[in-house]
Amino acid sequence: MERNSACRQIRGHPRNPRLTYNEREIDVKITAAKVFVCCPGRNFVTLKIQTDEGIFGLGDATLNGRELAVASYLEEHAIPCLIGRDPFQTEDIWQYLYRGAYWRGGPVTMTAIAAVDMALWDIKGKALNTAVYNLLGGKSRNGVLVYGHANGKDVEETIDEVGRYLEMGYLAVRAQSGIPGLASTYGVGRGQLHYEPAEKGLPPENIWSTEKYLLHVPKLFEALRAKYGGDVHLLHDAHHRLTPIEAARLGKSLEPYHLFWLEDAVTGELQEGYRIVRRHTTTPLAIGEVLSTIWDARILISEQLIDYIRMTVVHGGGITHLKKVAALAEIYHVRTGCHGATDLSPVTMAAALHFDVSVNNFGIQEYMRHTSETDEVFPHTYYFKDGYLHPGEAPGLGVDFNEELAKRFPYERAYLPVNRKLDGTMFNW
Ligand code: CS2
Ligand code: MG
Repeated sequence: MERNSACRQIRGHPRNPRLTYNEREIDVKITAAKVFVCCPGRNFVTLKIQTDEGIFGLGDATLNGRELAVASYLEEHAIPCLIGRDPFQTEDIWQYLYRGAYWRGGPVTMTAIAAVDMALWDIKGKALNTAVYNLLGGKSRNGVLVYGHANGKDVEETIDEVGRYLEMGYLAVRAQSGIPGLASTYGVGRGQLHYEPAEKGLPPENIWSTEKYLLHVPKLFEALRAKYGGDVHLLHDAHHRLTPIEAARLGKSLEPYHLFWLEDAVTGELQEGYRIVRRHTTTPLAIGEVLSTIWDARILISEQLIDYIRMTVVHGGGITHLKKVAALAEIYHVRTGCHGATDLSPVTMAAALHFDVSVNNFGIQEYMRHTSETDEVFPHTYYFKDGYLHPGEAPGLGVDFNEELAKRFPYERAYLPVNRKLDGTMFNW
């Protein structure tokens, strides 16, 4: 290699003209990128990055209730910086968008970076004609264990719903039920396989009582274990509503029912708060769906205050960043348990499965189904079989986006609920 070209490679924007595949030199350049906002059942923000090789990549940029903030971050700020770059430079582009923003982190920025990152990995896989998991270390398991969402207005209905999931072949089920004395609560939907808490119009207001909740939940799991025995994995989401000592009490009262995990018992802003929970209970703890960078989870992981990190590809800075979170977690016996709710699009689910099937310290993947309209707008190769999801073998992420069909589902502003205590105090939803 002449000296000059090597120097050129180091200075300016690195391109690697020497990258070849099947004797064919791969010298791809990003030529355009577009953001699509549609509402097939619920709002989704999708990024499509185009290249001069005709290969395109897809990324999910959906942040429930704040969708347009991310769409404009991409259109106005991130996309102009991508044109002309080499999509193979996933790490450099990630660092460019993260450090280059000066204002680092946070859900909007990290969701925008995540969408770009997913799309670049999709392009890489397609350009190299291989599934993305092969670029992440290959398969570490035959399938991705998932859990579904059973919920009901009361214990009896929830027991039936758990039964429905077991009949569908699930090996792990999250159980949420209505709380006696409370008109509504998190996780209790309308008997569907998908659950969408966001509502059109202004944020609905829920009323909350921690006392009623703490008295009720142990009864739910006592009844579930009595009905289904000890084998099925049971999970529960406290949805950020307890103080550390209340979470300690709940964790302790659930120990006889050996949950797979108790999720988001306390908000994660004060990571140290989990020291109190950890001191009092052996119930496994999971957190992370609202965390957006590795720094948001550093203490939780490095002090082994949790057992599962639930950061996702879409809100956790993409595959590039989540790989680093998983690597840190592996050191401290923490496993992954990625968020996978209905408001994370099939593009995220596809990307998550490539991540899940390849990392060693995988724990479980949340799998809340999408509506049939969503699945039509986002055709995908991943499939469910006997309790596991499988990413499929298509090059890239194995998901597509039907732009024509999406036009039939225009965006409709919607908000997640807010929560007030019985005395009217504003609280966590
Ligand atoms: C939840 C979500 O799936 C979960 O674990 O916490 O349903 C969450 O409430 C939504 O994704 C918020 O948009
Ligand atoms: Mg949750």
